[in-house]
Amino acid sequence: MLEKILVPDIGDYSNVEIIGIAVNVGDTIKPEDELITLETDKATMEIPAPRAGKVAELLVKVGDKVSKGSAILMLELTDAAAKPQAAPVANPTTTNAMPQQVSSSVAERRDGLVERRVGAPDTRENPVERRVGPAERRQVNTANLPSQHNVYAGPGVRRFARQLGVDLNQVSGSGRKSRILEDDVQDYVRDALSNGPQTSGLNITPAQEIDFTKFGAITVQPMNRIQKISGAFLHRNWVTIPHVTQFDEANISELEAFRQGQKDVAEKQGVKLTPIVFIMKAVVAALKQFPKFNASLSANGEELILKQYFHIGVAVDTPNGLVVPVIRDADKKGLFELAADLGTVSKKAREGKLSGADMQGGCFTISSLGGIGGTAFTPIINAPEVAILGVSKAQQKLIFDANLSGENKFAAQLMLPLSLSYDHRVIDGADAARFTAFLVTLLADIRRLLL
Ligand code: CAO
Repeated sequence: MLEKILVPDIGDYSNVEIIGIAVNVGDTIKPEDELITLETDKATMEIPAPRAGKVAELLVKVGDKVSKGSAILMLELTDAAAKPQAAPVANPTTTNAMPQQVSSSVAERRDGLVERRVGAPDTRENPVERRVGPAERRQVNTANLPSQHNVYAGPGVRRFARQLGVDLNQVSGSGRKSRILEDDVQDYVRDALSNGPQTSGLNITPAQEIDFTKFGAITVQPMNRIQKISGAFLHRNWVTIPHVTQFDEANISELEAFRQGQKDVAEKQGVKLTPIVFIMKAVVAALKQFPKFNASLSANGEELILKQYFHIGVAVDTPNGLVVPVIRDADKKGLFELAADLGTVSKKAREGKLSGADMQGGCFTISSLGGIGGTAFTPIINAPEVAILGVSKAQQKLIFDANLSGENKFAAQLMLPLSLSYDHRVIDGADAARFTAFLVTLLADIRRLLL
């Protein structure tokens, strides 16, 4: 039995923006589990589940505006839950870490909402007052901070970030459902300060404000949130990491024949077997062979952190911009399972449903433009990773083969272009050439891949 879950009475507010969605389709939820977070200019409110069930359909997305009675989701009721229940009781500890302190500013409402008011005596805000005095506060220039509307953080943390001039879009949340906590903002500032010298001294001329209407008609299109966030990260990575790109080509004629042979089998299992799945397998094998590629530099640049896990990021092109979801434990998965995972994350990415956690923890990224075209490109490293593999479109080429009998020693082969960008502080050119040569060998002989 399906029930439409509505926004309950939220007092005087209407048209309130959704800043976080805590559930996904298929999630089993209990009464009082947080469903969505709303934010007004004065408070954030968590809307809890009125009853137990399984989320059948989400009817809202982050950024939507809702009022009392707006539909949130369709809930498939379990037998027990189908019976009428009393309204849920608000649970202040669902808000975040430091529950005692938070509860001091939490108003528990009869209708089960958890409401925290900006300016309420939230003791977490007091340290901020001590740390940032009025004089320093005036100097913080927040005018250039991008909109922080769609990040998942309470008003106290938002205020703290604003006072320090921190763009919350850049901060990873360690709280429940990736909510950003005050500690996360502090860690971010600490890292930024310790990494400061890396970016200083660039002395970049600021972009000029140009009135293009002087030259002709224009339309102005605001950059969306994903573009703004990824743009900031790409810029930082491009200017702070010494990039070099190593190019190579893999003969994937055999792999392609095998893939075509398995396509129907894969389709029957509901998955799409594209070359990237084989490339993922080959990359995992190469990361095992060359552990430096499965590493990150420590914040002070003095240690290399070698990872024992193999989580592979895949760049996905979405209508809103580029995102990089991470496929976890790729070393433990077969080709079909990887294909299924890729299908799931790229669908989620295109529907704008990826959570922060879906995009964290990657070891190495693959960026494939192979479905589109091009012969090579120079991908930007997805820090804190130290390398990224760009994949371009495979083409039939005449390749010389001395072992061929007869006069004609050229045969048509399907060649896959690979572009490996690497952080030259961590990886030497010779290592990169060995890494790509290893990939080429694996992709040319898929029997090795299966070993
Ligand atoms: N060479 C030739 N053909 C290729 C290929 C390659 N390297 N890679 C994929 N193809 C083929 C696929 O086999 C498929 O054809 P068939 O249906 O006949 O099998 C077709 O191209 C389309 O593939 P796809 O792009 O839908 O699927 P994928 O698994 O290769 O890629 C994904 C999935 C999510 C990586 C891709 O959809 C995507 O978003 N790519 C863009 C990533 C991007 O923007 N990177 C740039 C970052 S830098 O700005």
